[in-house]
Amino acid sequence: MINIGRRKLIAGAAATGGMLALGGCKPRLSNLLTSADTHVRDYPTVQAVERFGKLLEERTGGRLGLKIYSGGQLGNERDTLEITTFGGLDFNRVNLAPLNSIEPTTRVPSLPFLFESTEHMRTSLDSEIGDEILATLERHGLIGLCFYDSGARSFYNTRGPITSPEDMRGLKLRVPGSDLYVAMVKALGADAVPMPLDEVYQSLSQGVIDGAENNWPSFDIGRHYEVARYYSLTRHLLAPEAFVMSKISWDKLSAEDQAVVRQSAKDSVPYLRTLWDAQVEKSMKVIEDAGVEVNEVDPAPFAEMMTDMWADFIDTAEQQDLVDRILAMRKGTS
Ligand code: GTR
Repeated sequence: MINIGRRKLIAGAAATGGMLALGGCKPRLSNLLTSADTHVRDYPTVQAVERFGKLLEERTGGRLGLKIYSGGQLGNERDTLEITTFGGLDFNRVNLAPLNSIEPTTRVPSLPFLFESTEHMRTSLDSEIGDEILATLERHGLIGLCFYDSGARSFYNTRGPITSPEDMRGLKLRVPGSDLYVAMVKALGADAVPMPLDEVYQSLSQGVIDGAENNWPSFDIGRHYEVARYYSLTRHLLAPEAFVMSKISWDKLSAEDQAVVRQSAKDSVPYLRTLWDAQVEKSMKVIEDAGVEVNEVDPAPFAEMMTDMWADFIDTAEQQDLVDRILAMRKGTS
């Protein structure tokens, strides 16, 4: 549920952009469009969307611009996604997890140990496979514009280093609200606790959870490392993020502006990747300098236990075809 303060903010956001402008009988967008992100202003995904906004402004001669509500100020990803679907927000940058229950094809790139490397993830999603997955969002009121990198997710916790799945038994681990993530953690014998990202720091501090899993930048920027002093590099997920537009807003754009939106989103991807790679380096240093115990992990036993659950989440021919094509693009580099 979104609280009253947030509702007011959303109403304000809608009034300045994203809603119908007066005049004429055909609804049209006002020129200041809105977007949400759970991350803070200087996080790579927010910076990439900001770049997208600049391109949009330049390429429409200032007819369209963008205001980003960063730092989760409009609510968690599940809530803001719903708002986007209803047209209260024009754009949103989210992890794939909140889309997993909405659209089955988004479970494909969220499968643990599917991608063997960042390069494999990038080439798969840069191909028509990525476009096909993005296109499936339209049936849910969203226009999938592009994927952004999200690095590798690994487990961190307050108890001790994880070197094998046995070390995970009984640990209470936070996951994003997605059945796939819950199953993934359960497959390793740990207890999964679905919870929004902004509750993780406090829950770790209060011992409500023992740990969580995420990439270097989120572990760093959320300051979770201050409490969870063990980061074990399982790299079980290379799932990307998605940048989406509300279909309601999309339908109000001319075909020409729709093309500009699509192209500008695609053009923000290389920028994101450069920022992302630099941020990972920076976050690794922060975490290592803070004295967090970081350990390498043999992924094989984790992969064995976590890939068994693929079958529970891949139950349509469309999903299976995507999985097969992504697997066919492996080079055997892992
Ligand atoms: C981050 C991702 C966020 C959010 C978060 C989470 O890596 O960038 O969009 O999904 O993970 O774990 O909730």
